[in-house]
Amino acid sequence: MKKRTGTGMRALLLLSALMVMLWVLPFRSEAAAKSAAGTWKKDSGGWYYVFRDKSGKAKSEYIKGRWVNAKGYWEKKWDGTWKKNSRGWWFQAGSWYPKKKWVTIDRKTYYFGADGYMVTDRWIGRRYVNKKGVWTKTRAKAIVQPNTTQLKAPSYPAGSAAKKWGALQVKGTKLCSSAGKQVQLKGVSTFGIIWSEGKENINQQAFQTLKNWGSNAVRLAVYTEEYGGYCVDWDDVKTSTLNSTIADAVSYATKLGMYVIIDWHILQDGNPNTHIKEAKQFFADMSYQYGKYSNVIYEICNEPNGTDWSNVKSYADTIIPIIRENDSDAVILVGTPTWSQDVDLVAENPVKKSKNVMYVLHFYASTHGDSIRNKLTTALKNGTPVFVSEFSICAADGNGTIDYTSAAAWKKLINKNKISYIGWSLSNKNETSALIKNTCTKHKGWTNSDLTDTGKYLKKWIQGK
Ligand code: IDC
Repeated sequence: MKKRTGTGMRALLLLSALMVMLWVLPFRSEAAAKSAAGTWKKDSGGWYYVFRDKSGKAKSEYIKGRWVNAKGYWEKKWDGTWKKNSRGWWFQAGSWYPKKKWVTIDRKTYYFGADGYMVTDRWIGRRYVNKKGVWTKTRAKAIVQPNTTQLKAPSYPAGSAAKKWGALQVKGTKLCSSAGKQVQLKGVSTFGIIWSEGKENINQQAFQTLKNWGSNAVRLAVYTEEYGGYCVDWDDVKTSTLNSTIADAVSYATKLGMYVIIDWHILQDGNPNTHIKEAKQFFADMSYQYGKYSNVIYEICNEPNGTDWSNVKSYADTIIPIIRENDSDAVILVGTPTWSQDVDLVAENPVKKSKNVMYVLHFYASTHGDSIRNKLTTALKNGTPVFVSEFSICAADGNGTIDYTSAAAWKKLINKNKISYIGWSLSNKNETSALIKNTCTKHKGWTNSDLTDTGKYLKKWIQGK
């Protein structure tokens, strides 16, 4: 009996010694390691943690793997640790781990998704978590919260423009590949995507047909105000319908390795600031969704009119930073006053964040001759990068007669300077600028006999003839 008791006593003593060591050791090393952040202290309620700075006591957060509860005391049963596997990081506390939860760990706040993994580089409600998973307060305050999901970087088919050239950049007045070689985008603009004449020609094979001609870019005209545009009777249903048309179109272009311009097509609304509220949300949404797509280009205001450059610039200086928060390097196209003709006014007072920004010139060859061509030449001379995101060879109302002489002068000037050009428009509407004959009901695979004179001219130009 005695022996047995003796053994029991020894075991007990050993165990308590061990427990004391376990208790004290981590605190020792902790105290040394964390001395800058704070210290553990004890009162009748238990262990608590006091920060050295003005934060006071830790509460509802992890400090070095120990859970400090809402009352400010360590609750040992929730001790936890970071874990990692091939899918990512999570935080394990016994058999529990946080799901759909914000948790503050060593003074940084993380979000764990429904699957328990730490979320990175995403908006969670009004809070943004950065690439390391840390909630970044400044960012949440600074920009418009996107209502979209971020898509993963796509891959582009071998030999395609998007594959060869990658993320485009602007160097001086030139549009260049990621490797710094000057490139020329060329292609077609859709008609208004909100209207049937526009939407019906947005499909995979239609874009394939344009690519077969030699197009490496397509533009999506998202009217803002005309006849039920994006900002008219603005509501969630409309937004999601239009956003899904855009998403479809972007995916068709992406599959073909073509660049795609998302064009906020102001026109009747004149001053881009008219719908700046909607524009802010739109570009937050788009740039967040396509932030990792190197083939997406943002055109922030089609054709300002009845307003001056200072108003347009102020609009651009609001929208560009919103895009840049989500997409740090995409090319951004900024419209200019007088229906995007006054590119010569920019050099004196360019936008604030001008990295990878180009300014837009539009022409309709029958109406716009030497005086507008001179604006282009002046702009280039003054170092302004220009992108022709819309043109036709007829009159400015999209109708009337074609002026082949003026068209040839434009073509020469544009090709000489390797300026990117996009022709208006992929529709069979009964107007001169429509590329498809009014009698043609095909929505893809157009051949020369399906094309109008404008269509044939554009196709030849794109083909390099
Ligand atoms: C025109 C279309 C026409 C449509 C109209 C709506 O061709 O069918 O009814 O828009 O307002 C532009 C504009 C472009 C115009 C085009 C021709 O960017 O939206 O399209 N144009 O007027 N600038 C100069 C000409």
